[in-house]
Amino acid sequence: MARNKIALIGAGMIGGTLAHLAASKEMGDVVLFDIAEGMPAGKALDLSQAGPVDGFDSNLKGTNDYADIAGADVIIVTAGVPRKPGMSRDDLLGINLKVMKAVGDGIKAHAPDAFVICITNPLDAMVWALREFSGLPHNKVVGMAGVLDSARFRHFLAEEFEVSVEDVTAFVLGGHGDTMVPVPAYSTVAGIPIPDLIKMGWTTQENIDAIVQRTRSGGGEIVGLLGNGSAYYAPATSAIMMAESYLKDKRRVLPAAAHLTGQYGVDDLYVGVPVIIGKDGVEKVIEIELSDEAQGNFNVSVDAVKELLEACKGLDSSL
Ligand code: TXD
Repeated sequence: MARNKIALIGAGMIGGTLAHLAASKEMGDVVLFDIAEGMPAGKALDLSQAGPVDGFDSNLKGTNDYADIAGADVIIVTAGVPRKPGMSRDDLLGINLKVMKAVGDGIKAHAPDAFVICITNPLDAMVWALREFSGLPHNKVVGMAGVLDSARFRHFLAEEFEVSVEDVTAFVLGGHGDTMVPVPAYSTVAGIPIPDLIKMGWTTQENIDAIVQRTRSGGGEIVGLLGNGSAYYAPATSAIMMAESYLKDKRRVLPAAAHLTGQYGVDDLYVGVPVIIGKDGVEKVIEIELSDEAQGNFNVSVDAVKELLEACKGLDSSL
């Protein structure tokens, strides 16, 4: 039986971590693509030399040629540039939009049957644009943010309750950014919703409000601490979980930026919602009933994503 093939477009901090995780879990053979010369081949060689020690047999290849992603089962996209001092949001949007065009063209030409997970920021706009440029079906292109955002929420909740992270579930909706919507009513410790835990005296509303706020600015907190670059271990781990759900047809229920066609009152937009990921990609968008407050916050988040999309359409007339 042929091994799965995982192509990583962008071999930077997240791309390299993805390659390490995919190889050490023996998810398949790994191709690291980047426009930087030498670097992807260097990372592939370094990781290959971890194989004999760790005992994994994945083949790893670094490349600057899209032809090498041919036949990929999963593609994870982190290509792009981060925002630098003096650069406006529109400058960043313009640059990464061009990157998505190049990546979309490469996928369309060489791996049109892949399941594509986009990580590049601004996430909800970039995944929408990547889908447009690649021409792949909407169920085969998804954005990673919700698994990470809810992992951050879970970590903070587990600390607050002094219980294992394994017993904490958390629910986050909306766009990836300051307007994301953590939903405490659907977040639990071993099935007990947070509002009940407040009633039980395990925590206070004020503490939960502070945790919600810390989750919303979770990415920024790490950017501030690192001083150079953004989070990469948890983002990579989160995307790998999505890839595994697809490759193993696990049908996991995960929050992801998925294409909405009327659900939650939203049409033709990628926004974070709970979905089922299985062998056909995004097999179902789960539409839950939201409280008026959560729906209101969700609408604010959707408006922020819409604004970004309008800016993208202004920058590229083919969209
Ligand atoms: O939750 C989420 N979605 C995120 C998103 C969480 C954390 C970080 N998030 C975003 O992921 C971040 O804002 C960036 O847009 C991406 C990738 O983050 P990473 O930390 O891996 O960035 P790097 O180290 O700068 O890597 C980007 C690589 C780098 O090696 C460039 O040479 C390459 O992208 N690059 C390209 N590769 C292929 N093709 C093109 N055109 C290209 N342009 C740059």
